[in-house]
Amino acid sequence: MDNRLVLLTALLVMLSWMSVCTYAQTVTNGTAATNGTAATNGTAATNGTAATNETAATNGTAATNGTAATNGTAPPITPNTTVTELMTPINRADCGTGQLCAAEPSDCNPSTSSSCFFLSAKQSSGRNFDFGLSGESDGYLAATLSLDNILGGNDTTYVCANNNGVVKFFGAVLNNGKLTLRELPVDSVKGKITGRKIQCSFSATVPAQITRVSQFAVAISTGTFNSSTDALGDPSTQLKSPLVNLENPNTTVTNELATNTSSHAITIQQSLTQALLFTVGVLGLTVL
Ligand SMILES: *[C@@H]1O[C@H](CO)[C@@H](O)[C@H](O)[C@H]1NC(C)=O
Ligand SMILES: *[C@@H]1O[C@H](CO)[C@@H](O)[C@H](O)[C@H]1NC(C)=O
Ligand SMILES: *[C@@H]1O[C@H](CO)[C@@H](O)[C@H](O)[C@H]1NC(C)=O
Ligand SMILES: *[C@@H]1O[C@H](CO)[C@@H](O)[C@H](O)[C@H]1NC(C)=O
Ligand SMILES: *[C@@H]1O[C@H](CO)[C@@H](O)[C@H](O)[C@H]1NC(C)=O
Ligand SMILES: *[C@@H]1O[C@H](CO)[C@@H](O)[C@H](O)[C@H]1NC(C)=O
Ligand SMILES: *[C@@H]1O[C@H](CO)[C@@H](O)[C@H](O)[C@H]1NC(C)=O
Ligand SMILES: *[C@@H]1O[C@H](CO)[C@@H](O)[C@H](O)[C@H]1NC(C)=O
Ligand SMILES: *[C@@H]1O[C@H](CO)[C@@H](O)[C@H](O)[C@H]1NC(C)=O
Ligand SMILES: *[C@@H]1O[C@H](CO)[C@@H](O)[C@H](O)[C@H]1NC(C)=O
Ligand SMILES: CC(=O)N[C@H]1CO[C@H](CO)[C@@H](O)[C@@H]1O
Ligand SMILES: CC(=O)N[C@H]1CO[C@H](CO)[C@@H](O)[C@@H]1O
Repeated sequence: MDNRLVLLTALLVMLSWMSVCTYAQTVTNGTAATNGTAATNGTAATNGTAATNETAATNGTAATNGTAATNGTAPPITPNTTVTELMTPINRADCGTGQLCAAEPSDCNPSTSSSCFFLSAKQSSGRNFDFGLSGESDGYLAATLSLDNILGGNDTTYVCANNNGVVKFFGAVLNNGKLTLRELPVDSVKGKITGRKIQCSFSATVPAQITRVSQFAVAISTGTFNSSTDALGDPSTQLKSPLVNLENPNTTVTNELATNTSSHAITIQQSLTQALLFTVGVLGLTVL
């Protein structure tokens, strides 16, 4: 009996030591956690054999192979801002299924509407995305990606300007309400100007996130453009979203600047919170 207890204790100690080991491995490598194979193979521990064979547990081959599966590191795009003609108008055909869309008014179709600010994003691989941008401006139309939900602080900005009836593309950063030209990993730029309407599409490697998820606040803005000096006027924001996951086309992107709709959303959220608090309170009383 005593021997059994000792054996059991020893086994338990070994098991917890093992789980600490695998845990540390999983955490430091990170990638194993996304695959889950390491965890499912951990069931071997219940068999008892794994405990006596530490090599199997500490091997970590599953973790190293996990990196290949969850790589997500497609090579960054080599900058090429040559603009070719946009043949297919920017439209909202794949919105919600194949691409994430942001628009003001929220459901406007840039291919038919004469007053519509529109941005679409579609992940091609890793941090590489295909973007579509449409809107009305006499100067330029721009899309900004903000990592921190606050516009500014050198936020990546893609600018499509009306350069005497043809699109000219600029990479820029937005800081303190001003745009500064900056080379960005962008290629495959296509553009078309129709009256005041500017439409452009491009592929870009978006800035790296600290987390693995591509969370950005997106913004669409307009400004003046001096075609003889390439000077970009200060941007005027037409749409600004909260932080959204660019990788998920299903995300419904709201415009925080459209005050009537966003205040409505806040009201709903508040009443939901109140209802929840009330329920919790009632439950608490019931328990008492
Ligand atoms: C458990 O051990 C038995 C015999 O040692 C072996 O046949 C079986 O495959 C093991 N099961 C797992 C899940 O490792
Ligand atoms: C440990 O497991 C490995 C691979 O499963 C096996 O080759 C080896 O013989 C085992 N060692 C012991 C001591 O059981
Ligand atoms: C553990 O790793 C060693 C060397 O890296 C390898 O030879 C062995 O096959 C691995 N064992 C298992 C079970 O993957
Ligand atoms: C692990 O990766 C190596 C090299 O990339 C590959 O040869 C091997 O087949 C992979 N094993 C598994 C189980 O995926
Ligand atoms: C990781 O998980 C995916 C999907 O579950 C699977 O296809 C892939 O083979 C796994 N990779 C490894 C190394 O087990
Ligand atoms: C993983 O990244 C390496 C280089 O970082 C690259 O060579 C390899 O092709 C990538 N694998 C996948 C599946 O993306
Ligand atoms: C923006 O970039 C410039 C030049 O790289 C740098 O000097 C400045 O500190 C940056 N500002 C912020 C807020 O990151
Ligand atoms: C840049 O892009 C244009 C249009 O897509 C293409 O014709 C040209 O070959 C590219 N230049 C380089 C150096 O790749
Ligand atoms: C463009 O810039 C030049 C030089 O600063 C200036 O002379 C010209 O008036 C500007 N054009 C417009 C349309 O603002
Ligand atoms: C996205 O929408 C499609 C179609 O409506 C649905 O099948 C899918 O489950 C949704 N995905 C997420 C992550 O909500
Ligand atoms: C990734 C990995 O090591 N998978 C192994 C999990 O355990 C089963 C059964 O022992 C193996 O067949 C898998 O290769
Ligand atoms: C702690 C640990 O397991 N680190 C491994 C993470 O994966 C790389 C390969 O992608 C290994 O080289 C490390 O040893």
